[in-house]
Amino acid sequence: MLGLGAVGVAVGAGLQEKVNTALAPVGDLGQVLPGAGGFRFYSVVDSVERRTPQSYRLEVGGLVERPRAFTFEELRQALPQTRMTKDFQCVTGWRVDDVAWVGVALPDLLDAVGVRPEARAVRFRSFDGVYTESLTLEQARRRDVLVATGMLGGPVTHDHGGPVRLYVAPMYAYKSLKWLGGIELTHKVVPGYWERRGYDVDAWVGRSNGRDDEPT
Ligand SMILES: Nc1nc2c(c(=O)[nH]1)N[C@H]1C(S)=C(S)[C@@H](COP(=O)(O)O)O[C@H]1N2
Ligand SMILES: [Mo]
Repeated sequence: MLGLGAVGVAVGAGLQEKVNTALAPVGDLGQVLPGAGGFRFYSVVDSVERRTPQSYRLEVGGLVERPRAFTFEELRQALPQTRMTKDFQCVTGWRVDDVAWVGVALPDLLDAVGVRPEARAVRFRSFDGVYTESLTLEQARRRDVLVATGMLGGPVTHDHGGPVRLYVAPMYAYKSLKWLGGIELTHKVVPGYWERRGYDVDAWVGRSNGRDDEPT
């Protein structure tokens, strides 16, 4: 018990440290910028190319019936739109309450491409070239998992991972991959960036290896 706790603390400190130092700048000013309303901007790489709604494509493939790319317009107009207002909680302890989100519920996107019967998991790739995430297919079929095209009443800004990011409402924010470039249906879960560094793959808020208490 003691040993496990110590490992948990060490891993937690790892993320915090990386955030404070190497994780730094995605802002134009070349420094860590505090976000509006309690957000902090996180990136594991120094800079990320900007994609506009015009140049943006979301590739969806792997174990699907109809692999294809979606334009921003298709995600914003053609597919059914889901809105929700929910908290955003980083595993290091900060939380932003009542954030407005809009986008395509992941199950609606999965229906649009047709999931093949042998698929069991979903993998997400960031166009930052480094960050990945994944969910079990069961988790991915929740209606509170969003391919988000808007947050905070406007578009998803570049610093928040726009034009399109993932938002996994019931889990810690490291699941909410920024700069979403690709979605792949797979046979099994492939641990993501922070999960290869000790964080839980099942990152349920309050039930995972975070340092915070259950939000009230
Ligand atoms: N591509 C990418 N997505 C990411 C991260 C990252 O470093 N790169 N950090 C994660 C973590 S730990 C948090 S807390 C949130 C931060 O989102 P924000 O920068 O919009 O506040 O993004 C998550 N998604
Ligand atoms: Mo985080």
